Amino acid sequence: MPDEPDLDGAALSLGIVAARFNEEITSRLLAGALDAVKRHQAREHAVFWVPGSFELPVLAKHLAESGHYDAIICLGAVIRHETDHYLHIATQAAAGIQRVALDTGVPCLFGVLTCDTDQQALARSGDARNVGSEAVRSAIETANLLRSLRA
Ligand code: INI
Repeated sequence: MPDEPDLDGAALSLGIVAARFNEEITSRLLAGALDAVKRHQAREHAVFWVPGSFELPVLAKHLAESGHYDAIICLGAVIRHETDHYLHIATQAAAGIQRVALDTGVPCLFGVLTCDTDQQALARSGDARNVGSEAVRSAIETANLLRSLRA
């Protein structure tokens, strides 16, 4: 049986970076994230906005290197349009966010939707399912695990 996840945020400072592109979706992801921050009683949190998902990694890197945050939650919505532009954004956002996590040792969570349609994005950013709140829970679990292993 796997361990029960430690979702107590009381010791943690969380950085949240949200992309303004597709803001009608990312504001829903942010609402879900902030709800989870409150429910799991994170010690503190701060929210930063960037223009689009492509810019999430550079902000995540800055926050991770500041030494102030136990985890960084990146929120974005990449939705397919006529060209393959979205593919480059989604691929680079994912790779960049993971690279920051591996380079700094600060967990950087991928709360970025990559969808074919607006309907799919709405379904993953609502009350029934919200990738923003899922990312915060994963951030808390991972940061707590790292803290316990370092102690
Ligand atoms: N940014 C997104 O967050 N989602 C998208 O779907 C998107 N599309 O499709 O273009 C998008 N583009 C903007 C991009 O993230 C950068 O802000 C822009 O390219 C400037 O670097």
